[in-house]
Amino acid sequence: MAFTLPALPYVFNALEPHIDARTMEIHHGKHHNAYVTNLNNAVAGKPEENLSIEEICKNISKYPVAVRNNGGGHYNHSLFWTSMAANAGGAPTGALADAINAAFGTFDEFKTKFNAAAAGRFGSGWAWLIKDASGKLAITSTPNQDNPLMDVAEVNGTPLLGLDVWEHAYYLNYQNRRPDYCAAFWNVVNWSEVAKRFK
Ligand code: MN3
Repeated sequence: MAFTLPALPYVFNALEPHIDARTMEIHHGKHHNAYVTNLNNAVAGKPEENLSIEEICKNISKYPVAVRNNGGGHYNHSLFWTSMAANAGGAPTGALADAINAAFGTFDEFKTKFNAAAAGRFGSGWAWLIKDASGKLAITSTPNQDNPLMDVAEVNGTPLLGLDVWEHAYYLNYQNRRPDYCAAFWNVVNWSEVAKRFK
């Protein structure tokens, strides 16, 4: 198989009470696993089965919609799991903190704008902190399983942090309260991992 489901870097209940164990178990084991299976089926026997998921995303307009949806799903969730950790949260430090302050004013203003992007994404999708081609940080959001690497995205850049706002990411614990889920996310953001991506 060209693509494999990455193991979660923590146990299912590691992010409680902010993200519950049952949601993590279904989200990783069922949803992400299905994206990987369907992506493998979509690329089987084609040259793209030998490409990285990042390379596929960057040229996504060349591929069938099944590759866009499931390849995006695989990339996005792989980044999402590693964007979070137990005993995390807090605030970024060093060069990443400086870049956030330069782009958004303060860390609190950054969080407000990111939460607005996450809450304002109609239907299913993602909110992102990205680094653009000039090295500047920006906030964007994408529908469905699209991401800012994709050549079809409205705003392109390298994802540093992504928040899944599909209902499957929060409905068991938060029902329709997406803003509460978005607020809780800040308690589990793995800023040291985000800082590595920023470098
Ligand atoms: Mn999801």
